Amino acid sequence: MERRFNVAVAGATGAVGNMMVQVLEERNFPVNKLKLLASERSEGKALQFHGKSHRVEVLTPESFEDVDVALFSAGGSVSLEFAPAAADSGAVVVDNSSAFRMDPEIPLVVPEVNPHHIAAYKNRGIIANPNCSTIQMVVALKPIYDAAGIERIVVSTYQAVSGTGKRAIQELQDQSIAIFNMKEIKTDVYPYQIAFNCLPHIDVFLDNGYTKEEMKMVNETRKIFEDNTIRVTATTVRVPVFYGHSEAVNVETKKKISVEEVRTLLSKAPGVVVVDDPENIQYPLAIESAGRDETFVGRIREDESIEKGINLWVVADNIRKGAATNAVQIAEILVRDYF
Ligand code: NAP
Ligand code: 3JM
Repeated sequence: MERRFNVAVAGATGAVGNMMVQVLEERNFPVNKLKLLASERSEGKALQFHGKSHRVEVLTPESFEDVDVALFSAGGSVSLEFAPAAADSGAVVVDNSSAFRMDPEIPLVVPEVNPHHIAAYKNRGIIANPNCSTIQMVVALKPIYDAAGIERIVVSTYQAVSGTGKRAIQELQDQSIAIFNMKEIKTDVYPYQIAFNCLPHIDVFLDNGYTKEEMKMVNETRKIFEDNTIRVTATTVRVPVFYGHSEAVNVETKKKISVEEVRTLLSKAPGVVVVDDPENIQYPLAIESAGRDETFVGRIREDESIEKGINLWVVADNIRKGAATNAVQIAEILVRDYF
């Protein structure tokens, strides 16, 4: 009989956690017992899994006795506090927060790019899931990296509000309705109105003038490719889109690579769908990525301003491939190859 595993989802009532439960069900992850964990605010709530109602419990350090795999998406401070306790109880943690991503002992994994790094879960019992914007970019760049090497990446993002969580989804909805009804607009989650606006500000500002989200893209990309020589610069922007992050990616390669070669490589790459037919007005769209697990790539062009440059438009569902699906894919490899 197939082995089944006890799985915990910490942050199960959130935008990402909820999707983790859905993705575990969709992909038929071999779950024995499912444990749903959140804060006291969610006590008494229940979620459906394979047609059965599962009650949400309050997360405590004792929640992980008996748990084989713990998927965390309850924020960095919750991960810092509870993930080591979960690992000490014998669970392997797949953590969605930024808390452990740059720890040299902790693997940072995108299954299409560096699945072999999962083996290092043995160091601390924790595997980190990268930031949503990093995940979709490295999925699209992996074939180019392997074929031509990468010298430098210049990326600008157009990120959906769902990346901030369930309260931000509500805020965009409420502000949009208020505008159409000529009512006063309330801002709570974001510092400024997000409806019909763009905010060049994701996560906190750092001393170098970049945001933490921008530096996540720089540092995580280098760690995933195991290549600190890649130069990366990012501008991350919140846009009034519900689901699906879009990115304009400019990549300077080490060797010359043609647009045709890039298109051929990407059309064979795991997890990638090329949507690139300007004649028929076909290119990736955030609203079409929503609900899908693939990374969509289009607008593939030569950067005519430099010798060896390519421009891409890269789109994925930030809650699925950017978070929940990537975490469940990691867990699938973990239990298949290491348990
Ligand atoms: P969200 O919709 O606001 O949900 C937050 C979840 O965390 C809820 O289930 C909440 O429970 C729970 N939680 C908060 N504080 C807690 C506490 N003290 N103890 C136990 N549970 C607590 O946020 P989200 O969008 O799902 O994101 C959650 C986290 O996932 C983020 O903070 C981030 O670290 C990570 N994330 C990662 C990516 C990625 O790119 N990989 C993308 C998005 C998010 P209640 O409902 O009870 O409040
Ligand atoms: C995406 O610690 C927190 O409050 C969570 C902040 C957060 C993160 C993060 O830094 O873990 C919100 C949304 C992320 C992320 O994926 O990096």
